[in-house]
Amino acid sequence: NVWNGDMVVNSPFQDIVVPDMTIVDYVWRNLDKWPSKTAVVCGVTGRSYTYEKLYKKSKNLAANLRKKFNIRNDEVVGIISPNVPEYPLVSFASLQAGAVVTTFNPIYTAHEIKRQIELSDVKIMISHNDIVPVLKEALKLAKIDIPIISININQPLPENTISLAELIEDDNIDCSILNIVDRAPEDVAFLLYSSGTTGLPKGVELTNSNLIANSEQQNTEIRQYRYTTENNQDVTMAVLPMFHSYGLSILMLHKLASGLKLVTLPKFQPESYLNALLKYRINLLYVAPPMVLFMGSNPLVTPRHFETVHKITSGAAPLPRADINKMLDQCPDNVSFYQGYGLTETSPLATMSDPSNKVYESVGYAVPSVKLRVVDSEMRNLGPDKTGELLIKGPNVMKGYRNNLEANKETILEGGWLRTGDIAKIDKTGLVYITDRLKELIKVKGYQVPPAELESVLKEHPAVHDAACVGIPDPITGERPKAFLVLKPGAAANHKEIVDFVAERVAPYKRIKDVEFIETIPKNASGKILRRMLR
Ligand code: AYL
Repeated sequence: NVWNGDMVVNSPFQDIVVPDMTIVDYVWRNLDKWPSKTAVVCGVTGRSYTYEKLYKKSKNLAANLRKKFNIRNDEVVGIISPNVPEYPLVSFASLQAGAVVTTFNPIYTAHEIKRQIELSDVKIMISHNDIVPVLKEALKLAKIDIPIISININQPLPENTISLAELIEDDNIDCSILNIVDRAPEDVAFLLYSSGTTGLPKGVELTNSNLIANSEQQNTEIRQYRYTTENNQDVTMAVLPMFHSYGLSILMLHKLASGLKLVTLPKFQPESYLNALLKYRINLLYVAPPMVLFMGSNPLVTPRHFETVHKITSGAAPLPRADINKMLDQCPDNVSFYQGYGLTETSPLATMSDPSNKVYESVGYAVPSVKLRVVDSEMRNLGPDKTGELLIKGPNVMKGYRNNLEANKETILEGGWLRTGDIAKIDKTGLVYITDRLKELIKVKGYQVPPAELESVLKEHPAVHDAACVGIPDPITGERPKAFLVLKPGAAANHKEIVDFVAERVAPYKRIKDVEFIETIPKNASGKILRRMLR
């Protein structure tokens, strides 16, 4: 029985023990078992690194970050790149140099990059070649002058940047400089951005222990990963972006710590995705809901594409049962389907389904060492099958939002319980169902679109007096943002002007297509927007 007397729900799995080390040491702890196996390969160019090469090259870079760029313990290194084989290389190097890594969405506009650079106090940026121009614009907007290392493998070096290719080839560098790196398991390793239950994106501090715990939590009785042996190596596609907790923790960290082969794709593109599935004989597929829809309905997809696949896992946003069924109709019977649920703030995996019961619409059970509660608006525990806000406790819950006492007080309750802002119910056996979202966050294709961010952009428009955004259902992306606007007296702005204004300032998935002009934005006495009314 997973429900205890106080109506706290336990994980049905045995607790984990979290190894007392840093996340880089954890990733490399089995290195001598599979040094010559491929760790990561680009699904487009075929450029690859064995485990041993990845280790050596990242160590060269780590020593250079210390020596040439004077990076100190706890300073922040920013990484902005689509998924390429060098993504784990530069991440591990930064950690090994003692730094905290903050990851940027590679399709951000200069305005969006600028805000995160300012908030994170970044000392150096490591940027994919193609993104250098936008990054330079962002640094100019922020009036900040910091070095840029270009991920320029087999490409010309952009002006005023430092060549990653040269820094990692520096095989004679004295790595003893790394002896002064001082990192403890409780120190922050990654600083990811999430808007949480309200407001603008905030820095989520994930410690070494948080991420090691979440890696261990992925290995349960229902979800045994086949560790690499001499004769076997499972292959995973890494198309979900590594800047986000899903791609970072579940793909990059857990899979490389387990000796798997990662096939990176810089973006989701139907033909290259399907080609890579066949060419690299992919075994484990990690997807977000729009990809499940694609796999079940696109005529390019045939049962042949699933021939080597044995597990498919979806997470990051609600997934309609009909979409799952359509995809499974395409798959051979030996493919098992899983759904994961969690938040950036939980490193991210918090619950995982069990394919043997075929309750695909559930997000499953609490992962090992995670406890759950469902509460009413007064934070009183509710029993089985009752709907309320879901709270999570466990070794994977973030340290907190960086420099944000107020948000931490609101989000992490006494005893370490994290408010998810999600509405859920849990049945007698411990199966969790996410039924709605209490928080204001909009999810487009699994990506976060914080309404507060769009509202602040809209209010910059000279004709706009007040603005509110909510998510409306969308059959392909899950949700899409819709704007409600109140214009200034006498001012005029048409639909197209507003749409273009937003499009210039935010990443494509945050763009607004639906605009409605209204008299006033409904708000409560304390000025909070009544989003439910707008929806
Ligand atoms: P963030 N079903 C419904 N909603 C979900 C699900 C799901 N399976 N997973 C995440 N969400 C929503 O920080 C929910 O509202 O995600 C949650 O509060 O960008 C919010 O997304 C968190 O948004 C995986 C794969 C977890 C991915 C993830 C989530 C990544 C972080 C487990 O296996």
